[in-house]
Amino acid sequence: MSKLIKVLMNKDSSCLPIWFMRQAGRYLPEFRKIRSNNKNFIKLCLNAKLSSTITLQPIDKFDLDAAIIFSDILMVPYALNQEVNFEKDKGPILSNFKIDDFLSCDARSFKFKLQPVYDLISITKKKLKKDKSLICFIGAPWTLIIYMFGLKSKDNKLNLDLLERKKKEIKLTLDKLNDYLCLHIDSQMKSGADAVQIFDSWAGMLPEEKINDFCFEPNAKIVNFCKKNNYPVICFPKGINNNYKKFNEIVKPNGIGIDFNVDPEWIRFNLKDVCIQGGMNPRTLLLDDDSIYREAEKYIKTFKDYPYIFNLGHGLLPETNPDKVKKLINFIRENN
Ligand code: 1CP
Repeated sequence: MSKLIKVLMNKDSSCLPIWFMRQAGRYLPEFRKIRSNNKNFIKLCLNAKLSSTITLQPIDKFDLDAAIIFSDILMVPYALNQEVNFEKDKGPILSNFKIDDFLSCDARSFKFKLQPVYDLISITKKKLKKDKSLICFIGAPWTLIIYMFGLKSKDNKLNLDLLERKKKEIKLTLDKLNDYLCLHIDSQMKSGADAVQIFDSWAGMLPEEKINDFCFEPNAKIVNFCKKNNYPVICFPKGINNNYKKFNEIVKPNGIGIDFNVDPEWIRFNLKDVCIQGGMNPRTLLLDDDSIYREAEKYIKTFKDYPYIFNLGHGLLPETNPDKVKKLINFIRENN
């Protein structure tokens, strides 16, 4: 059994697996080289061979304990017939959401469009050593709704008026989206992934009175699906502060990723029966070595004798120097 699965499923605190969100891509020169010859991001994600190469780049370079597949949460709206474009320095741009187009989608064509992702997983699984894990992922329903309905302004504020105006459509979309996301998880796991991470990157935008309907409940439904199928599942509801406790009590995933705005001590004493992942601010990796080691030590010490996966509180930043990543990994392995 791989280290990651031991910690996640058996709550075995004797090992400390390491992987990083956004470890494949952006900051790696090896990735940039491939990317410069592949201008269309969606096409690159649909190239199973190249995506598999990118997935394995950080494993070959850093000997990490888990690989996360090179794909994107927005491959799901793409497979549901919404146009998705990635423009340089602008982030993703989606065509206007059309409820009729969405409702006319079916599971067969959804799976057909995402088949290259499933091929990428089976190719990668064969190449990965037995002691490593392969992580697949989805965007949580709320985070996908943000992109699909264009609910986020450029300064990352939630457009509450639009949310109110589109209430009925959003409710309908949430329910159907759940089925497609479960299907995507099922297909990824059956292709050879070992665990699934649910990215709720924009959970922290929700006002308190909406967090149950848009974050807790949709995540709980998907986690129940995973648990029924014995699929190890990690949730990352970023930015929800003290609601991490309630999230854990309601959603009950095998693992919870924490961000850098919550106090790890508080997390340790308030989140029960769950494996904790991450926390360290990715900006720390832009500082000098001693600051990096000090911060890493804080997390290692806090979660000593506790089921913990070393990771960050969000993805590696594009400006991160890969040498610093290597130094951080060496430090963790030497001090554990
Ligand atoms: O121009 C480029 O080279 C594309 C940059 C890029 C990359 C490398 C995007 C565009 N997506 C990805 C890959 C990706 N995205 C991975 C696999 C790589 C890995 O993790 O190692 C994963 C897991 C994601 C997940 C993802 N995509 C999230 C959730 C995680 C998070 O960072 O919060 C989100 C919100 C997205 C949307 C997205 N895709 C790309 C961008 C620039 C964004 C964010 C835009 C925004 O801030 O709204």
